[in-house]
Amino acid sequence: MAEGSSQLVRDDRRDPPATGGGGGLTVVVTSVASDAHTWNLVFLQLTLEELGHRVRNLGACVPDDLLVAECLRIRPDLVVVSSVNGHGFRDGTRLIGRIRACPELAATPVVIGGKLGIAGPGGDRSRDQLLAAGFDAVFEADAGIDALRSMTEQLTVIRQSPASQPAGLRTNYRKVDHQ
Ligand code: B12
Repeated sequence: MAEGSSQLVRDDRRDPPATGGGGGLTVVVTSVASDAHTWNLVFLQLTLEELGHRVRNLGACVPDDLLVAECLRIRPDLVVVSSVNGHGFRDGTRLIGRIRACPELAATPVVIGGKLGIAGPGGDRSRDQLLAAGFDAVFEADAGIDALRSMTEQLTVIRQSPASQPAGLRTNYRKVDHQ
């Protein structure tokens, strides 16, 4: 490439492919724009890969625009948002509004979990507000891994029989009890 060329080249060190097996879901794991914590994301990636899913881990401090762009590009079966710095409720509410504003992502299952507030688990009210804002499920603190596993199992079943579930993953997922 000529010196000074502005041609964009994919750099796999900065833009790694999704990892994991072939039969499971394609899952985007991400933090929110303000959150610099990373081990929560590593933990979620390894857990989901162990369950047989392909994971694209966007890492920490992900701007809303970047997450939306990656979701439009990858079209994941599930987006897992994690935040532990205490701003997850505020950041998550803004973020899900951006995601749901895209018609292409209106039916994509999106969940959030971690330490979402600064006063410990926020209880039903915070969870209900995040659900009303557009998330499909809210998992606080350490309690959510079993529920997340159960949700991915249900989404995998729905994905494997699309003929019987024509209305889209989110709509169909909302028909099952995952709490
Ligand atoms: C390491 C650490 C840091 C490091 C992070 C380095 C890195 N590369 O990750 C540094 C020093 C950068 C840091 C900075 C800050 N930190 Co800090 N940090 C921690 C610490 C000690 C450990 C976090 C960790 O790695 N845990 C290991 C992972 C595997 O566990 P986890 O994060 O808890 O995630 C688990 C669950 O929450 C859950 N989970 C998480 N997300 C999701 C999502 C879903 C869908 C599901 C199902 C489950 C789930 O699963 C995980 C495994 O069980 C915690 C305290 C603690 N002991 O937890 C504080 C802590 C998270 N930090 C905290 C704070 C306040 C900050 C700062 C604001 C401090 C400051 N004033 O600057 C900044 C914020 C920076 C930012 N912009 O985000 C607070 C958050 C308080 C809250 N939420 O109420 C904590 C809890 C400390 C405390 N007790 O006050 N921090």
